[in-house]
Amino acid sequence: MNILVIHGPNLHLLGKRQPEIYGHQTLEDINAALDRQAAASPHDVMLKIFQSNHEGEIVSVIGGHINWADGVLINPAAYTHTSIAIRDAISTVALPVIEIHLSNIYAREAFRHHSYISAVALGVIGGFGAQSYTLALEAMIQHLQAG
Ligand code: CA2
Repeated sequence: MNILVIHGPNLHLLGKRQPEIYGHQTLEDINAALDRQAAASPHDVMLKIFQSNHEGEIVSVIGGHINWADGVLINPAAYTHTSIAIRDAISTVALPVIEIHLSNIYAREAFRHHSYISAVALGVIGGFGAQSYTLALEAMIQHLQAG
């Protein structure tokens, strides 16, 4: 199973700024944990991992993997709350998508309470820090395995 992982804007700063909100793990730490989890899986799990600060690039990465990916894990970061373009890209590829957040967006400012992505996602996992990603990968593997 081929799983595309997308990290949205500013997530390259993880572990380097605002650790009180986003934790001490870097994006490299999270990616390494996902790679280890994929390698340890009894299923044949291939990951491709991207980070981008650009909305159009994220749209292109999603569309460009329509024939490769069986599922997508995405932390759209601030684009969660603004991007109809990323939502439309997800609807168009019609792949199972899990929306991920490090923080619990509902326990934060009101402008973070609405997600344009959730309605087109298979599910949403947030509030568990870096573990949100590993929980999401496990959920996606089980979903694809069951299907
Ligand atoms: O909790 C999450 O994962 C978010 O998607 C993170 C976004 C935020 O806009 C969403 O509301 C919730 C922000 C990502 C910025 O990441 C940083 C990491 C370190 C330092 C500064 C920003």
